[in-house]
Amino acid sequence: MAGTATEAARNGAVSDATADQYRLWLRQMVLIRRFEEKAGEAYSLGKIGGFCHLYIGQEALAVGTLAALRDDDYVVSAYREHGQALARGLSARSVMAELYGKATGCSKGKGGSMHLFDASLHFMGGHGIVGGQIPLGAGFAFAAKYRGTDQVSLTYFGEAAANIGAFHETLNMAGLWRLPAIFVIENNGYGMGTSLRRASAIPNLVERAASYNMPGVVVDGQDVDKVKAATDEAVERARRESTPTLMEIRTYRYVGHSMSDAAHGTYRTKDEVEEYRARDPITVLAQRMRDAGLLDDEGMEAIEADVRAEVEDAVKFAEESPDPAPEELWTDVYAPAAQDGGER
Ligand SMILES: Cc1ncc(C[n+]2csc(CCOP(=O)(O)OP(=O)(O)O)c2C)c(N)n1
Repeated sequence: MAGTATEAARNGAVSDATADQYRLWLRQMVLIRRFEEKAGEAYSLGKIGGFCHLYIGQEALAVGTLAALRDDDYVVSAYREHGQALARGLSARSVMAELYGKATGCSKGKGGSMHLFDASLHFMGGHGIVGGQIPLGAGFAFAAKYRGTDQVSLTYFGEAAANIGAFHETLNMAGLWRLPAIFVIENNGYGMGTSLRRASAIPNLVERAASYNMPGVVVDGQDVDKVKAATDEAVERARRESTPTLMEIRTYRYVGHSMSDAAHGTYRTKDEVEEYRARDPITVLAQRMRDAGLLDDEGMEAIEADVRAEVEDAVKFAEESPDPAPEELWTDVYAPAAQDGGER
């Protein structure tokens, strides 16, 4: 568990496997942070159109949860999904090109920021309708159970989405049918400019798990170790016992809701943002690694330089890529008809 990992790190007693995992997680989190900063910059320069919701501050959530999954498990998310896409293994090039609306993007430039997909990585979007992906997540879990595989499905959504009808209907079915599903509330405290306190009848959303006969866990989203450990347990329950879990992971976004929201918004104080920055997820892991003798200033600078080169390469790739051809408007709109004329 995370507490013991911290102690182990302090004592310098971190196994090689844990050390490798920490290095990977740190790089992934730094990549997400720098990628998002660059995306924000490109958006401000008018190079990215449409909507754009950044993940800055929430990195440990994506990295810790996805580290617990197998490659063939299903992942589905909302519109704040650049970080999850990167942590799932979509290349920075394919995500940046998608933000730029280019043909080389992961959705061929036709989805944009809110619709990142890669079926080969079982990354099933990127959805713009608040909570629209929650029933889809249950559907993937149902499909896995029906086919008799041991895949699990992990669905991300914000705390505001936990108030919509589809959340309740989906969790009821998942509880009733014992689906191998993990529902992850990314509780960053605000739905656009509305705080959770003003929008939910109960402050602890995890309590809703009780209504649907599934375990519920609250997790500290600033600590990647804790996120990974809690997700491991949820995955185990889903895979071995076909038991769904509701996870409420508490996190924070430092930036506005989207690029149209001023940096901190008017609905919260700068002090509040600073409070969370003091427990920044990247700093928390970096410090743990320093304590364990796994990281020094030079090591951190090497990661930063490596990531900077990857993000710059992604931007160059996106800028130099072609727009989708006009005839692409008609492709990928409907699934091809079944060859035998039968229903799919
Ligand atoms: C059905 C629907 N209603 C409203 C919106 C507008 N909208 C976009 S994001 C958002 C807030 C959602 O907040 P939350 O679910 O907490 O996720 P977060 O943005 O914090 O990640 C709203 C109301 C929408 N996209 N879809």
